[in-house]
Amino acid sequence: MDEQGALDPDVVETAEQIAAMDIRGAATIADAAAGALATQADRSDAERPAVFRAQLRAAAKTLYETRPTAVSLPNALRYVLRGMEGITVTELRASTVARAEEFQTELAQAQEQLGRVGANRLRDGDVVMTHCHSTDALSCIEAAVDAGTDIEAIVKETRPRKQGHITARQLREWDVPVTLIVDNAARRYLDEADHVLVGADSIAADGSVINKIGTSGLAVNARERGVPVMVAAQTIKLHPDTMTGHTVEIEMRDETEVLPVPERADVTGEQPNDEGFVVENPGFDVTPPRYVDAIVTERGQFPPESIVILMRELFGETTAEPWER
Ligand code: RUB
Repeated sequence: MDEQGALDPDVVETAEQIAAMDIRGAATIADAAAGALATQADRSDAERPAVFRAQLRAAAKTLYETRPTAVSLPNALRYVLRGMEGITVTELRASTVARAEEFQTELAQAQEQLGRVGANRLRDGDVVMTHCHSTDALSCIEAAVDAGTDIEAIVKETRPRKQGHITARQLREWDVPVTLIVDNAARRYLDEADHVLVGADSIAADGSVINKIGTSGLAVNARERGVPVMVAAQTIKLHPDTMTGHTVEIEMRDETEVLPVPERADVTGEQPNDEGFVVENPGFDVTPPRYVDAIVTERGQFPPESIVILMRELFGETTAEPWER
């Protein structure tokens, strides 16, 4: 590997963990990516500033290429690289590490703050239906529970990776009564829910919410049943490229997550791809703004159609990726 490409093994490992979903969820991915850039900066053996900068850009690119849908990842990388300032390697190192730590601190604070905003929407005795596992969404329930509000949860299992099980366990740690259901049971149980509460991987300029596959169907059913849909998303989830007409890439994951190899062999007598049927495994879907009642951020709650105002204020029109230079 050439000097400029000298990636710290921790960066490579973090990238592998994000790709394999050992590190997952948009906020957690952003936190890990910022931490990996700090490690790269801290341990870099570069003697020249240009080499140091090239190493940091290479690290950011490696992390960026892991998963395409959660914009918190490029937003985190961009934030840290923009803070890389100084003339000497020592200055560059210090500013990059400090910037990454600042990012991580602000991420945690934003989640707490949005939790307090979201908790204001929850009343004593409310039943909340969740989808997937979102730390932003859970922060709203945690803040409500901390304020003494009695909340119950109906937790969708969320095929194929069953992140709903993580949600269920977390809620039980907070003594929230939990009913775990399979995804297909969601419409039936909406009659018992007062809110649908989900997170987001990206929010587009028109207020569309990109989140775990199944969110859009849940939101449409909730609208039909008159259950309000609340999206908990820190502003790191706002997708600046969508202001200039770009769309959000939906990750297509491996078919073995849907039909593991031995199971498929049982059904068909064949290994995947050896015979007729196609398995598709999109990780995310797009919920149009008309099915969303509120986007809850650390800056307050917004109707989805007005989120672009906050997006412009926070990101301007600049969406260039520093690691492409
Ligand atoms: C996770 C997912 C979560 C969002 C928000 O998908 O869709 O709802 O990332 O999570 P995956 P958070 O499991 O494929 O990463 O609020 O923790 O950022």
